[in-house]
Amino acid sequence: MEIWRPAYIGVGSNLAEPRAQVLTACAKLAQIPLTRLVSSSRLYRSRPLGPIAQPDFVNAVAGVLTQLDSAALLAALRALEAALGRPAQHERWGPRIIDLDLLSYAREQRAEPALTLPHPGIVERNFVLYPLADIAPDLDLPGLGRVAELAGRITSEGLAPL
Ligand code: PH2
Ligand code: MG
Ligand code: MG
Repeated sequence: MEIWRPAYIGVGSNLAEPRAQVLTACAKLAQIPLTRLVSSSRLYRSRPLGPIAQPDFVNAVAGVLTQLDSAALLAALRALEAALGRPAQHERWGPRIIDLDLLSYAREQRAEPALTLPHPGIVERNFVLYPLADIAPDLDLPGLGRVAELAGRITSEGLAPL
């Protein structure tokens, strides 16, 4: 019997018409096999986080239900990044045409080189927590806490809904 599990995906772009890139990526999430797109947040303009000077990002979060396991979903996200034109090699923290991060998958907790769940950057990134709070304020992230409470602990500095 198939089991549908909820997962949340962070979407970001700061190259080549970021807003259009994010909208296209969200639409393409609906085409991942055995996966349904069930929600998407507002789009936000966000100041780049990290050590590299680069253009502002557009960020959003999408919610899906999927029959894929977390590894297969991650592989599908990597394939979608490549299909949308992201080069295989890229500068860590550098600008990107599209970035799809698996933020959470059901209640899975793991810390492996290939995949950490929930995504370890969530708690310090307003460009993840605010859009996630748009669509899943009551989501309890295993080991981290409830999304609305986590969002309430960080400022919205540098972040603006589009
Ligand atoms: N992604 C990064 C590095 N810095 N800054 C913002 N505002 N949004 C991002 O999505 C982002 C970032 C690496 O993935
Ligand atoms: Mg990424
Ligand atoms: Mg990222």
